[in-house]
Amino acid sequence: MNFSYLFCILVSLSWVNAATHTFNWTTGWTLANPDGVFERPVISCNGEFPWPDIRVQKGDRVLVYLTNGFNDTQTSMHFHGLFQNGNNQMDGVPLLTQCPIGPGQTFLYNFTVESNSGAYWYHSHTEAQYEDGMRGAFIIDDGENNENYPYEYDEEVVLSLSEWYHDNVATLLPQFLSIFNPTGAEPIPQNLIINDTRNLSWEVRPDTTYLLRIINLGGFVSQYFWIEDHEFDVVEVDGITVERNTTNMIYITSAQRYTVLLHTRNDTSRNYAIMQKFDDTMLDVIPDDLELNATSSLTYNTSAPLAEQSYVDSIDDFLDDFYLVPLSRDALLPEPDIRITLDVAMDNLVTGINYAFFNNITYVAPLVPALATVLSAGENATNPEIYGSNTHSFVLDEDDVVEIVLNNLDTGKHPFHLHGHVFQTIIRDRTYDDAIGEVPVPFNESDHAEYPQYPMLRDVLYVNPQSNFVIRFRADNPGVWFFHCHIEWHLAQGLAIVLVEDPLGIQANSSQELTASSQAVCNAINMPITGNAVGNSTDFFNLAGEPVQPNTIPTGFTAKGIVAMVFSCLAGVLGLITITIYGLMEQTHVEEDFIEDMMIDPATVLEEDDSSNSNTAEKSGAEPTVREY
Ligand SMILES: *[C@@H]1O[C@H](CO)[C@@H](O)[C@H](O)[C@H]1NC(C)=O
Ligand SMILES: *[C@@H]1O[C@H](CO)[C@@H](O)[C@H](O)[C@H]1NC(C)=O
Ligand SMILES: *[C@@H]1O[C@H](CO)[C@@H](O)[C@H](O)[C@H]1NC(C)=O
Ligand SMILES: *[C@@H]1O[C@H](CO)[C@@H](O)[C@H](O)[C@H]1NC(C)=O
Ligand SMILES: *[C@@H]1O[C@H](CO)[C@@H](O)[C@H](O)[C@H]1NC(C)=O
Ligand SMILES: *[C@@H]1O[C@H](CO)[C@@H](O)[C@H](O)[C@H]1NC(C)=O
Ligand SMILES: *[C@@H]1O[C@H](CO)[C@@H](O)[C@H](O)[C@H]1NC(C)=O
Ligand SMILES: *[C@@H]1O[C@H](CO)[C@@H](O)[C@H](O)[C@H]1NC(C)=O
Ligand SMILES: *[C@@H]1O[C@H](CO)[C@@H](O)[C@H](O)[C@H]1NC(C)=O
Ligand SMILES: *[C@@H]1O[C@H](CO)[C@@H](O)[C@H](O)[C@H]1NC(C)=O
Ligand SMILES: *[C@@H]1O[C@H](CO)[C@@H](O)[C@H](O)[C@H]1NC(C)=O
Ligand SMILES: *[C@@H]1O[C@H](CO)[C@@H](O)[C@H](O)[C@H]1NC(C)=O
Ligand SMILES: [Cu+2]
Repeated sequence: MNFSYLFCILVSLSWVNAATHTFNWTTGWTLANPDGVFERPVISCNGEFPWPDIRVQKGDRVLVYLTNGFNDTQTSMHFHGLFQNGNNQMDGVPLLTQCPIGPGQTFLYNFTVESNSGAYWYHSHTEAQYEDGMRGAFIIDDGENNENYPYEYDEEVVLSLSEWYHDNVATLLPQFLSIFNPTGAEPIPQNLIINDTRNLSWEVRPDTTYLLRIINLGGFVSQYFWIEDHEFDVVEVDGITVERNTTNMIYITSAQRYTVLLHTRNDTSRNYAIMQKFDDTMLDVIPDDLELNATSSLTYNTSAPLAEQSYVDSIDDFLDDFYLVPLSRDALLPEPDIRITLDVAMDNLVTGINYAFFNNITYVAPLVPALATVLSAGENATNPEIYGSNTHSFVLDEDDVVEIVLNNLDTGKHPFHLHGHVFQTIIRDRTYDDAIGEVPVPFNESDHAEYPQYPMLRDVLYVNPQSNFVIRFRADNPGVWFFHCHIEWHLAQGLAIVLVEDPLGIQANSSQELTASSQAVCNAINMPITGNAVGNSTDFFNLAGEPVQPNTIPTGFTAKGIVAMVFSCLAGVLGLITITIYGLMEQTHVEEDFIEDMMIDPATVLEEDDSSNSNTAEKSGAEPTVREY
């Protein structure tokens, strides 16, 4: 072989290694029937449904031209789990990292996949749009054909899981955020789907090792997943490769990913069930006709009958992800520089609608993307006030070790997601209920389980009912990052905070400057790209006119009162005419349940006290070792 020929090959190889993948996508509507029982409008990509999977190689550049083809709603695209280092404006969160994309407008998402590999996904970050189908898998190979992957396998297969509704978000969301739904009962899905269908038959070869990438693209319920008479080895979680752990069941919340090695049997005489099961504890009501278990087929033999439902004795024997060990064996981060303690609660405000709160604050978006505020505020970017009081923003210093202590005062489970990072999972406490004693149980710094030596790293972690978790990460990725519940309904209820990480570091990096496309999308909807949360660039501390949450319920007129009022009205209405409000109608003891719900933690009934609305913790006297918020 001649030398220049070899040189040519090498050059073209390096080109191959840093390929650019261009996607030109326009949103729209089409009809689809994923669960096989009901055709409904879904969000399409260039007229098609489902949205395509993206597969790239680590180091590649991705260009997504996303055109808003809707005539009346805005849109956006988030690439879940990607760090977007030095590239915060590609994170796709409207009013934090970009302006919402208005009808007819195109936003260019332009980034290289620098430091992530494994199973990810993408979805709209606008108003629960991904529950209408605007989502897909995003797989990143480590090396050509994933050759650097630390585990051997024969074939790779993606398997997406989700819940499915027959109604559109445009119908569900206003019903959910309504005075007629004072307890915040989430819409009940009609089915579980797999790969955007049901009754899937996955034809496998015997004696073969599959790298199975299981991705929950759903926006609400967690699912149990198992395969009849088959064990599998979990090897990657949320893009983090881990020490092999053998199990026969996983529990996967909205937005989580589990990659497992499945070795098929030699005997091809029959087929085996692939099972998905609702975590029905997350459903406020369980309609009689809701199929809680969905059966698909691991098909060895197409002449034999497809698999029938498989049963397990206990649903509690799933793999506990908390005990997984990343292959990287990163040591536990040291004591934090900053600790943010967040109490989660759900409650009503004076509108009668049920909201979700971190420390009594329900997230309300600013009028100007927070990233634009960072970029235009100069030295004042380090002051959390300029991002607005109701965005619940915290400023992190460069390389801070950040600890988030999350106390769940609510009786539900919540999967929390941090943008821009994976975090170490230090504590996840068990479920608490009244039978055990006083509830809820917040994290107790002087009495807790031992921290793991090599904590698990991931980007979505659930907290148990009335329980707590503790996570840590290092603030080494300058950007404005959202931390929120990944249940879309709860995000719509305001369960989010904003972390403004190393704002001066953002300003110092020219690649963070708003691209022409970013600016054009702002201009198209007349949104300012400078100034504080209300777009004031004359005085960054003048927040006059900032959007804030509704008032708390006045003293003497309790949440219970509102519930009672709604019910007397509702009873009147029901006497005259039959209306169907999901979640209310199926319940037999509606009123009792609601009152009971309301009484669970009367302490969370909000009072007119806004003193907690300031995140500017003053450092008192002697420099504390940990900045507590
Ligand atoms: C994307 O597709 C549209 C419609 O086909 C076309 O007008 C536009 O030029 C394309 N944009 C790019 C960047 O390819
Ligand atoms: C799955 O099977 C059910 C019957 O059990 C059927 O009603 C439904 O249409 C099927 N769905 C698909 C997508 O095949
Ligand atoms: C906007 O699009 C929706 C859904 O495709 C359609 O029903 C509606 O008529 C459109 N409205 C206008 C003003 O074009
Ligand atoms: C994408 O970003 C890179 C790096 O900033 C830039 O060089 C390139 O021109 C951009 N691509 C497009 C199509 O704008
Ligand atoms: C699931 O769908 C993906 C495309 O999204 C496809 O690549 C994969 O093979 C499907 N998996 C199975 C088991 O059919
Ligand atoms: C399956 O068959 C292969 C050869 O075809 C053999 O090497 C292997 O041991 C068999 N596995 C089992 C579990 O019997
Ligand atoms: C596949 O199933 C059919 C029908 O049950 C059976 O006759 C056949 O022997 C099976 N094939 C193998 C390879 O086990
Ligand atoms: C659903 O699966 C669980 C666990 O296997 C089982 O106990 C339950 O009976 C199943 N429900 C139905 C309706 O099949
Ligand atoms: C596997 O998971 C179990 C708990 O589910 C845990 O006890 C064990 O330490 C884990 N082993 C490895 C190697 O991760
Ligand atoms: C939330 O409000 C309640 C009632 O005013 C108060 O007791 C509690 O301390 C507040 N919680 C936080 C974290 O600010
Ligand atoms: C920061 O705020 C102070 C106080 O309002 C103001 O004097 C100063 O000019 C501001 N700096 C910038 C860069 O806007
Ligand atoms: C911005 O703040 C200045 C100084 O407080 C004030 O005079 C001005 O009216 C504000 N601008 C807007 C648009 O609110
Ligand atoms: Cu939640």
